[in-house]
Amino acid sequence: NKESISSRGALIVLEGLDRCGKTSQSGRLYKYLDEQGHSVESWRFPDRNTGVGQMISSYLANKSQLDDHAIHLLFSANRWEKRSDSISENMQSLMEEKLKSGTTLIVDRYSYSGVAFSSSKGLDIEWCKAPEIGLLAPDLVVYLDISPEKAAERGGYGDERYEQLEFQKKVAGSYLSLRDSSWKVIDATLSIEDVEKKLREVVLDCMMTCHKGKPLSQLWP
Ligand code: NYM
Repeated sequence: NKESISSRGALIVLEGLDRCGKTSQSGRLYKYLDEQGHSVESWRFPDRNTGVGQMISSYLANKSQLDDHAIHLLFSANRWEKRSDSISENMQSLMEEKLKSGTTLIVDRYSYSGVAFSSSKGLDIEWCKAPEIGLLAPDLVVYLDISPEKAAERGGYGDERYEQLEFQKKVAGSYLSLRDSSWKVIDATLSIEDVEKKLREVVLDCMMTCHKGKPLSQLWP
Protein backbone atom coordinates (compact mmCIF):
# COMPACT_ATOMS: atom_id res chain seq x y z
CA ASN A 1 0.00 0.00 0.00
CA LYS A 2 0.93 3.65 -0.36
CA GLU A 3 1.92 4.06 3.27
CA SER A 4 4.51 1.31 3.26
CA ILE A 5 6.10 2.58 0.02
CA SER A 6 6.47 6.16 1.15
CA SER A 7 7.48 5.80 4.78
CA ARG A 8 10.92 4.58 5.58
CA GLY A 9 12.77 4.30 8.84
CA ALA A 10 15.42 6.78 9.93
CA LEU A 11 19.15 6.13 10.24
CA ILE A 12 20.11 7.66 13.57
CA VAL A 13 23.76 7.66 14.62
CA LEU A 14 25.09 8.36 18.09
CA GLU A 15 28.70 9.46 18.36
CA GLY A 16 31.03 10.57 21.11
CA LEU A 17 34.10 9.75 23.16
CA ASP A 18 34.39 6.50 25.07
CA ARG A 19 32.24 6.76 28.24
CA CYS A 20 30.08 9.62 26.97
CA GLY A 21 26.94 7.56 27.66
CA LYS A 22 26.09 6.54 24.10
CA THR A 23 25.36 2.94 24.88
CA SER A 24 22.98 3.65 27.78
CA GLN A 25 21.24 6.35 25.78
CA SER A 26 20.77 4.12 22.73
CA GLY A 27 19.25 1.50 25.02
CA ARG A 28 16.83 3.99 26.55
CA LEU A 29 15.91 5.46 23.21
CA TYR A 30 15.29 2.01 21.77
CA LYS A 31 13.00 1.09 24.67
CA TYR A 32 11.04 4.33 24.37
CA LEU A 33 10.49 4.09 20.60
CA ASP A 34 9.62 0.41 20.83
CA GLU A 35 7.05 1.10 23.55
CA GLN A 36 5.58 3.86 21.40
CA GLY A 37 4.92 1.21 18.76
CA HIS A 38 7.64 2.19 16.26
CA SER A 39 9.52 -0.42 14.31
CA VAL A 40 13.04 0.12 15.65
CA GLU A 41 16.32 -1.73 16.14
CA SER A 42 19.42 -0.97 18.11
CA TRP A 43 22.71 -1.52 16.23
CA ARG A 44 26.35 -0.84 16.99
CA PHE A 45 29.68 -0.62 15.23
CA PRO A 46 31.95 -2.42 15.44
CA ASP A 47 29.52 -5.30 15.04
CA ARG A 48 31.64 -7.96 16.71
CA ASN A 49 29.46 -10.85 15.56
CA THR A 50 30.85 -11.16 12.03
CA GLY A 51 34.20 -12.65 10.98
CA VAL A 52 35.59 -9.15 10.40
CA GLY A 53 34.09 -8.05 13.72
CA GLN A 54 35.97 -10.80 15.54
CA MET A 55 39.27 -9.59 14.09
CA ILE A 56 38.43 -6.06 15.27
CA SER A 57 37.46 -7.30 18.70
CA SER A 58 40.72 -9.19 19.10
CA TYR A 59 42.66 -6.08 18.02
CA LEU A 60 40.79 -3.87 20.51
CA ALA A 61 41.51 -6.37 23.30
CA ASN A 62 45.23 -6.19 22.41
CA LYS A 63 45.20 -9.86 21.49
CA SER A 64 46.42 -9.11 18.00
CA GLN A 65 48.46 -6.36 16.36
CA LEU A 66 47.60 -4.77 13.04
CA ASP A 67 48.92 -1.95 10.92
CA ASP A 68 46.91 1.27 11.54
CA HIS A 69 45.71 1.38 7.93
CA ALA A 70 44.72 -2.28 7.97
CA ILE A 71 42.55 -1.97 11.10
CA HIS A 72 40.99 1.19 9.71
CA LEU A 73 39.91 -0.72 6.60
CA LEU A 74 38.53 -3.55 8.72
CA PHE A 75 36.32 -1.14 10.67
CA SER A 76 35.10 0.18 7.33
CA ALA A 77 34.61 -3.33 5.90
CA ASN A 78 32.53 -4.13 8.96
CA ARG A 79 30.14 -1.32 7.97
CA TRP A 80 30.13 -2.36 4.30
CA GLU A 81 29.19 -5.92 5.13
CA LYS A 82 26.13 -4.61 7.00
CA ARG A 83 25.10 -2.03 4.41
CA SER A 84 23.31 -3.96 1.72
CA ASP A 85 24.25 -6.92 -0.39
CA SER A 86 22.48 -8.11 -3.48
CA ILE A 87 23.99 -11.60 -3.22
CA SER A 88 23.23 -12.09 0.46
CA GLU A 89 20.75 -14.79 1.39
CA ASN A 90 19.90 -12.74 4.42
CA MET A 91 18.96 -9.39 2.90
CA GLN A 92 16.52 -8.59 5.64
CA SER A 93 19.30 -8.29 8.21
CA LEU A 94 21.02 -5.47 6.33
CA MET A 95 20.72 -1.71 6.81
CA GLU A 96 19.19 -0.53 3.56
CA GLU A 97 16.52 -3.22 3.54
CA LYS A 98 15.61 -2.48 7.15
CA LEU A 99 15.28 1.25 6.51
CA LYS A 100 13.26 0.77 3.36
CA SER A 101 10.90 -1.60 5.09
CA GLY A 102 10.16 1.12 7.64
CA THR A 103 12.47 0.21 10.52
CA THR A 104 14.36 2.98 12.28
CA LEU A 105 17.94 2.09 13.19
CA ILE A 106 19.65 3.56 16.24
CA VAL A 107 23.33 3.05 15.58
CA ASP A 108 25.94 3.34 18.31
CA ARG A 109 29.04 4.65 16.40
CA TYR A 110 29.50 4.82 12.64
CA SER A 111 31.91 6.21 10.04
CA TYR A 112 32.67 9.27 12.19
CA SER A 113 34.20 7.03 14.86
CA GLY A 114 36.20 5.37 12.12
CA VAL A 115 37.64 8.67 10.93
CA ALA A 116 38.01 10.28 14.37
CA PHE A 117 39.89 7.38 15.96
CA SER A 118 42.16 6.52 13.01
CA SER A 119 43.04 10.12 12.17
CA SER A 120 43.97 10.60 15.84
CA LYS A 121 46.75 8.08 15.25
CA GLY A 122 48.14 10.36 12.58
CA LEU A 123 46.51 8.91 9.46
CA ASP A 124 45.48 11.45 6.84
CA ILE A 125 41.85 12.47 7.34
CA GLU A 126 40.93 12.32 3.63
CA TRP A 127 42.49 8.86 3.38
CA CYS A 128 40.40 7.83 6.39
CA LYS A 129 37.18 9.13 4.85
CA ALA A 130 37.68 7.49 1.44
CA PRO A 131 36.58 3.90 2.25
CA GLU A 132 33.37 5.25 3.80
CA ILE A 133 32.25 6.84 0.52
CA GLY A 134 29.02 5.22 -0.63
CA LEU A 135 27.90 3.94 2.74
CA LEU A 136 24.43 5.13 3.76
CA ALA A 137 24.51 8.65 5.17
CA PRO A 138 22.79 9.00 8.53
CA ASP A 139 19.60 11.05 8.65
CA LEU A 140 20.77 12.37 11.99
CA VAL A 141 24.07 12.40 13.85
CA VAL A 142 23.82 13.11 17.56
CA TYR A 143 27.06 13.95 19.32
CA LEU A 144 27.04 13.36 23.06
CA ASP A 145 29.43 16.03 24.17
CA ILE A 146 31.71 15.51 27.15
CA SER A 147 35.28 16.64 27.83
CA PRO A 148 37.91 13.89 27.77
CA GLU A 149 38.70 14.67 31.43
CA LYS A 150 35.09 14.33 32.56
CA ALA A 151 34.67 11.13 30.56
CA ALA A 152 37.77 9.66 32.22
CA GLU A 153 36.29 10.38 35.65
CA ARG A 154 33.29 8.17 34.87
CA GLY A 155 34.48 5.02 36.55
CA GLY A 156 37.74 4.92 34.60
CA TYR A 157 38.40 3.15 31.35
CA GLY A 158 38.52 -0.57 30.65
CA ASP A 159 41.45 -2.44 29.18
CA GLU A 160 40.66 -1.85 25.54
CA ARG A 161 42.93 -0.04 23.17
CA TYR A 162 42.20 3.72 22.84
CA GLU A 163 40.76 4.02 26.35
CA GLN A 164 43.38 6.50 27.55
CA LEU A 165 43.00 10.16 28.37
CA GLU A 166 45.76 11.48 26.11
CA PHE A 167 44.40 9.60 23.11
CA GLN A 168 40.80 10.59 23.83
CA LYS A 169 41.89 14.25 23.79
CA LYS A 170 43.07 13.76 20.22
CA VAL A 171 39.83 11.98 19.32
CA ALA A 172 37.82 14.90 20.71
CA GLY A 173 39.79 17.23 18.42
CA SER A 174 39.16 15.00 15.41
CA TYR A 175 35.43 14.86 16.11
CA LEU A 176 35.42 18.64 16.26
CA SER A 177 36.87 18.90 12.77
CA LEU A 178 34.32 16.37 11.43
CA ARG A 179 31.26 18.05 12.94
CA ASP A 180 29.04 20.10 10.68
CA SER A 181 26.01 22.26 11.32
CA SER A 182 23.60 19.35 10.77
CA TRP A 183 24.89 17.48 13.85
CA LYS A 184 22.85 17.77 17.02
CA VAL A 185 25.17 18.25 19.96
CA ILE A 186 23.82 17.30 23.37
CA ASP A 187 25.62 18.10 26.61
CA ALA A 188 26.41 14.61 27.91
CA THR A 189 27.13 15.92 31.42
CA LEU A 190 23.43 16.66 32.01
CA SER A 191 21.42 14.09 34.00
CA ILE A 192 20.62 10.83 32.22
CA GLU A 193 16.95 11.89 32.08
CA ASP A 194 17.72 15.30 30.57
CA VAL A 195 19.98 13.84 27.91
CA GLU A 196 17.29 11.26 27.16
CA LYS A 197 14.63 13.96 26.79
CA LYS A 198 16.73 16.05 24.39
CA LEU A 199 17.65 12.97 22.42
CA ARG A 200 14.01 11.94 22.02
CA GLU A 201 13.10 15.38 20.69
CA VAL A 202 15.70 15.46 17.92
CA VAL A 203 15.10 11.82 17.00
CA LEU A 204 11.30 12.10 16.74
CA ASP A 205 11.72 15.18 14.60
CA CYS A 206 14.10 13.35 12.27
CA MET A 207 11.83 10.29 12.06
CA MET A 208 9.00 12.55 10.97
CA THR A 209 11.12 14.03 8.17
CA CYS A 210 12.05 10.55 6.91
CA HIS A 211 8.48 9.40 7.17
CA LYS A 212 7.44 12.30 4.95
CA GLY A 213 9.69 11.01 2.18
CA LYS A 214 13.21 12.38 2.65
CA PRO A 215 15.34 10.16 0.37
CA LEU A 216 18.21 8.02 1.63
CA SER A 217 21.59 9.44 0.70
CA GLN A 218 25.24 8.43 0.76
CA LEU A 219 28.43 9.49 2.48
CA TRP A 220 29.93 12.01 2.30
CA PRO A 221 27.22 14.52 1.46
N1 NYM B 1 36.26 2.48 16.83
C1 NYM B 1 34.97 2.24 16.51
C2 NYM B 1 37.19 2.77 15.82
O1 NYM B 1 38.37 2.97 16.10
N2 NYM B 1 36.77 2.82 14.53
C3 NYM B 1 35.47 2.59 14.17
O2 NYM B 1 35.13 2.64 12.98
C4 NYM B 1 34.52 2.29 15.22
C5 NYM B 1 33.10 2.00 14.86
O3 NYM B 1 36.41 1.06 18.65
N3 NYM B 1 37.04 2.89 21.37
C6 NYM B 1 36.71 2.35 18.21
C7 NYM B 1 36.02 3.26 19.18
C8 NYM B 1 35.97 2.47 20.48
C9 NYM B 1 36.20 1.03 20.05
O4 NYM B 1 33.84 0.68 20.32
C10 NYM B 1 35.08 0.08 20.39
P1 NYM B 1 32.74 0.36 21.46
O5 NYM B 1 31.66 1.39 21.19
O6 NYM B 1 33.42 0.56 22.79
O7 NYM B 1 32.32 -1.05 21.22
